[in-house]
Amino acid sequence: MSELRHDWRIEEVSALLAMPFSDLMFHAHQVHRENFPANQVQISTLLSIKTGACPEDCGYCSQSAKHDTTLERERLLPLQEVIDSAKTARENGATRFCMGAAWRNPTDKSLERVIEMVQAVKDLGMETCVTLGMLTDRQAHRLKEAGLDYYNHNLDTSPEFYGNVISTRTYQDRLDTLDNVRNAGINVCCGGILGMGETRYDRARLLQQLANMKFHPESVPINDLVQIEGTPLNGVEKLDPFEFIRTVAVARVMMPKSYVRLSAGRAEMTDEMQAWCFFAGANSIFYGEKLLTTENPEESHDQQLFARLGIEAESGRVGSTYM
Ligand code: SAM
Ligand code: DTB
Ligand code: SF4
Repeated sequence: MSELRHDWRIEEVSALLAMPFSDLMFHAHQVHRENFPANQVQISTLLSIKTGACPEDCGYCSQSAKHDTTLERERLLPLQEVIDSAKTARENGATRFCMGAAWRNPTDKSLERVIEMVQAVKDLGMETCVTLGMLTDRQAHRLKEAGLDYYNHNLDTSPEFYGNVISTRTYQDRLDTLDNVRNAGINVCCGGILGMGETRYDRARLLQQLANMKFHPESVPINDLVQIEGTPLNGVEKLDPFEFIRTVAVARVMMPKSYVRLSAGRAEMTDEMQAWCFFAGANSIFYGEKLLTTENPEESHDQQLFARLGIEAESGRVGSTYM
């Protein structure tokens, strides 16, 4: 069995990323099989509970008030709408429901409204995840008390490249929020975005940051940039798909017991690319026609893809099809 390491040197990570493709795939797949059922993928569904008008300036994001995108802003959704969406997600086979809000951080008042949502979704028998921006230590404890299972907060990229993407919050702010979440005893969901114009070194540094945390994040979302008109990162050169697959594989090798989620960007990936990602160790996806504000593959397409690849959803079913 592979042991958990938290002392990766950058040269080691770079060497993994540079392995011949087949050697890397073989290695990552072996690590995957030692730690997880080889053909099972966990299903999460996303809902944007508060959309747009965000004060942050993340260069990739449709929801920043600082970019001129066509997105319509929305207020915090009513509780019943959230419950209805979660029920549909559950009927479609999702075991986790993730709620995202376009905030720099939640106010204590809005946090209480999110807590009502968390409790209602838990009552449906689903795991809960929220992503609300920066959290104080007290707010993290409050979410833990309320029974939250996961908090998503991404490092997004390397410490060195970070300043090219975001100026309104620092890398250290993110690390502090992640510490608050971890210390409160909530599972950590933390990953990044590839294809923002970063180098392979930056991807190695991101993975090093994630794996050298005191505990590996339980869930590691790897997003492929979804380019959005009106954002600063619209038009950057697309990442070579093999490079994306390599990064997934190295995440699997470095964090053998974490769920590696093939996150944003699947709508623009070929089925073959996704199959390679699963082979390389990705074992979670977002399922459902929408991510937060952008398109995700059609549910019927994912059902067919799972059937063609012999993959089963961790809950045992996807949509109406038991597999
Ligand atoms: N506002 C909160 C925050 O940023 O902390 C939570 C929601 S935010 C949309 C969650 C994550 O989605 C970001 O950290 C980023 O990694 C990812 N994301 C946002 N827009 C994306 C895009 N266009 N392409 C790929 N990933 C994206
Ligand atoms: C994550 O790493 N990816 C998800 C989730 N965490 C919250 C968000 C993807 C957003 C993609 C762009 C959009 O739909 O707005
Ligand atoms: Fe706001 Fe989150 Fe988008 Fe950044 S990623 S602009 S914090 S919603």
